[in-house]
Amino acid sequence: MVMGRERSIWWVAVLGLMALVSSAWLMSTPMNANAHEFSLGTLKIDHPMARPTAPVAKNGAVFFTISDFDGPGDRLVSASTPQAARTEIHKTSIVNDVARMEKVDGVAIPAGDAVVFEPGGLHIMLMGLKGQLVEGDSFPLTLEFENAGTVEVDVKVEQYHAHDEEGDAHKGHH
Ligand SMILES: [Cu+2]
Repeated sequence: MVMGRERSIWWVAVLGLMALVSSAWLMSTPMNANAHEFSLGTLKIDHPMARPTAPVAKNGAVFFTISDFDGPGDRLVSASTPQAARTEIHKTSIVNDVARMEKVDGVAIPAGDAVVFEPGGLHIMLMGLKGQLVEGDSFPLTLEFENAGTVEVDVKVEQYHAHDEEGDAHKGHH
């Protein structure tokens, strides 16, 4: 009698744990499957983000990774957002030890490969911000590709977890 009761309590505990684990798994699977990733055909745009800006800042920058691992490749030709008066594709490069940005007409996404937009390199430049970029907020950004067409992604405003050269480059350039 005592043994039986202990056993059944044990089983309730085991079943409860299993239910907990499986529900956690069920909940986490769809979230991980679109862990802030957007797709357009075979193109994937992973984790679009922008750093918070100061209240008076006129410009901001968006970073992400675009890949076409299973596709024929494409070309990013433009970006636009209601968050800024003008949006350009920029590339930062070091010339004579000075970081400078220049506008590029497009960025090739090679077949079976990925292109990283990151501080100190490629970025989407937001010029004439319509409002301060506040950590925790997000805003829409439309990306246009030569062949695949357009896709709207959601840009999260958050700290960039890497080196921070781009901020200085922006100050110097604009
Ligand atoms: Cu720029």
